[in-house]
Amino acid sequence: MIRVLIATTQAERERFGPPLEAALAQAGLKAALGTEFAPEEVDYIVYTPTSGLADFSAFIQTKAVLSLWAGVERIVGNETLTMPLTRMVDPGLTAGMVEWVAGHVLRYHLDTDIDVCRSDARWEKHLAPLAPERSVVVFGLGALGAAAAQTLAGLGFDVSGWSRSAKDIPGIKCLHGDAGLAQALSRAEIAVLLLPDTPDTTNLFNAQTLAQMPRGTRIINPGRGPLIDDDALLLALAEGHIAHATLDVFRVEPLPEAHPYWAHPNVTVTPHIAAETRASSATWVIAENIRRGEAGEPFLHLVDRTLGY
Ligand code: NDP
Ligand code: OXD
Repeated sequence: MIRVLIATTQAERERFGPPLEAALAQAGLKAALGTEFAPEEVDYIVYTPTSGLADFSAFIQTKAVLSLWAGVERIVGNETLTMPLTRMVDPGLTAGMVEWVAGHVLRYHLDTDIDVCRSDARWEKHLAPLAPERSVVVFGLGALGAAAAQTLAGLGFDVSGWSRSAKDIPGIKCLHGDAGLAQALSRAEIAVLLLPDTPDTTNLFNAQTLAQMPRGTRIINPGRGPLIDDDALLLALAEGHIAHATLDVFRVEPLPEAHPYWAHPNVTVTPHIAAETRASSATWVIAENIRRGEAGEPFLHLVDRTLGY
């Protein structure tokens, strides 16, 4: 019997437990899901950071920690975690992120807020350029960024992407590393941030880099809060250099009530809802990784502990 510890909140257990049991049975695995196993008996840990589990040292036989979240910054540096760590790459999560990003890019591109937020009787027309005349840059070309970039290119946008390593994605102008950053920044009429939170990406969007973006840039951040130096962004918004920002993720979540982003006329705050891990598809990914672990095959979506994602 394979023992799978569900280290999540109660609500997450209710959402993921039954479909995970079904996916494991479908994969032909005899597994017991639970929360009360003796640590030394646990074969796999299905994990979310909201569980509060922080000390993995007693899990001496555990073959892998399988994160239900895509972002692993809260666990990747945990020194008690010595077994393999996988992150979530879920078709449902990806589809949700693509929809959220495409929605906000179109909103900025079409200046939809002008009409939606109009409060007086002004018959004033505004004409958006067509998508090929709009340069969108997606920072981060991983599971989520590449999918979002390809959908935006499919809508006709002039799409560039920036990543750590070189990429070749049809329809996307791929830039990478320090050498490609200045060009990526200078092209970003609309910037989408889909980078992980690592020591290399913290405050990547700071006074110097924001200044390299075209005047009037709009920023969409569903990646992680620490990617942006908040004081630098507030200053760039005040100066009008950055025209607007839609922020889904923050250094502190929930975003504190007194934070200037809430009341800022040129900031839209969304409460970390860009994309959710979907139980119906993500549980298949977890079951496949447990099957692989039992078969001695390499795990999918292994986190590189040195790079931090
Ligand atoms: P991936 O690991 O698949 O992709 C990360 C991308 O970032 C890769 O293209 C990687 O480059 C690039 N990258 C990492 N470090 C650097 C660097 N120093 N310089 C340049 N590029 C870098 O992650 P996902 O696409 O699955 O997810 C991205 C992030 O989205 C998650 O880490 C999480 O923070 C966030 N997220 C937010 C959600 C929300 O609801 N708001 C939901 C889910 C995820 P390379 O390809 O060369 O490795
Ligand atoms: C994730 C998230 O990382 O929801 O999966 O932010």
